[in-house]
Amino acid sequence: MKKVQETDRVIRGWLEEVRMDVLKEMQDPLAISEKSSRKDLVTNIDKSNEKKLVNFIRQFDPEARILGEEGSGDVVQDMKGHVWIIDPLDGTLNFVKQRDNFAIMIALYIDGKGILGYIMDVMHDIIYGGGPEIGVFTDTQKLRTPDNLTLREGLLGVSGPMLVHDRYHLQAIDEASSGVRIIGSAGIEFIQVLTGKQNGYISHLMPWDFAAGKILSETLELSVTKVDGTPVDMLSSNDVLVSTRNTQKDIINMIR
Ligand code: 2AM
Ligand code: CA
Ligand code: CA
Ligand code: CA
Repeated sequence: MKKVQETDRVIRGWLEEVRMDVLKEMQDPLAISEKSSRKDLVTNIDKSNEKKLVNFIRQFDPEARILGEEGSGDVVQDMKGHVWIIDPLDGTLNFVKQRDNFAIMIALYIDGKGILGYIMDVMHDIIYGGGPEIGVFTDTQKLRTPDNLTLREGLLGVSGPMLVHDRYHLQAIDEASSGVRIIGSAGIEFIQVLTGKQNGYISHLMPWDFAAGKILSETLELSVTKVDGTPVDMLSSNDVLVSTRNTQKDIINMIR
C-alpha cells in the first residue's frame, strides 16, 4: 500500500475526474428509477459513478474489498484488511430536484480503522478529505477543530422524517438548539459540522452515508456515535449523531 499522502492525491484525482463526467452527463435527461419509494431514487449517474470508482479502486488496490450503495462492489461482511466504502452520489433526491446539494463520498478502512475519508461537494467543487495521519484539507485550506459548542449555541442538522415522527424527542431537541436545518444529503450535512456551521447532525444512515464523514469528523475531534452514544456499526444502518462533544452530551442527556 502506498503512502497515505500519495493515496490522498490519487483519490482527489478520481473525484475530480468523476465530477467532470457528472457535470457533462447531467446536461442530458436523467434515467431515474424508484428504489424503496418515490422519495428514494437512483439515477444512471449514481450507477455510472459507482462503476468508475470501483474500477479506479480495483486498479489501485486489487486485494481490497469494496462496499458501495449501488452494488457494483463486493458483499462485505467484516472489516478485516482493506475495505473501501463508497457512496457514488449522496443526496440523489437533491440531485434530481435541485441539481445541487449532493456529494460523492469515499472512505478507506484498514482492519476497521478509518484511514482516509473524502466528501466532494460536487456543485461547489470542494473536496473535504484526509484522515488521522494527515489532517483534513480542502484544496486551499486545512480545517481546524470546530468550537466545542453546546446544543443551545448552534444549528442542528436533522433528517426530515425523523423530525416529523419526533424520534428521540427531536422536537424538544430542536427547541433546545438555536434551530434545525434539513439539507437532505448526509455528506453535505457532515460538511456543515466539519466546518463549524452546524454543531451537529442526526439521521438514520447506511454505512456509505457516514463512513467518510466519520473519519473526517473524528480527525477533527468531533464525535460520531449512535444517538444513544454507543459506537456505530460499520456494516449496518444506524441512527447516527455527529456533533461537537458538548452537543453530544446535551443530546444524550435529553433522550435518556
Ligand atoms: P442517498 O441520497 O445516497 O440515498 C437524505 O435522504 C439522506 O439520507 C441522503 O444522504 C440519503 O443518501 C440518505 N438515505 C439513507 N437511507 C435512505 C433512504 N432509505 N431513502 C432516502 N435517503 C436515504
Ligand atoms: Ca440512495
Ligand atoms: Ca447516501
Ligand atoms: Ca447514494
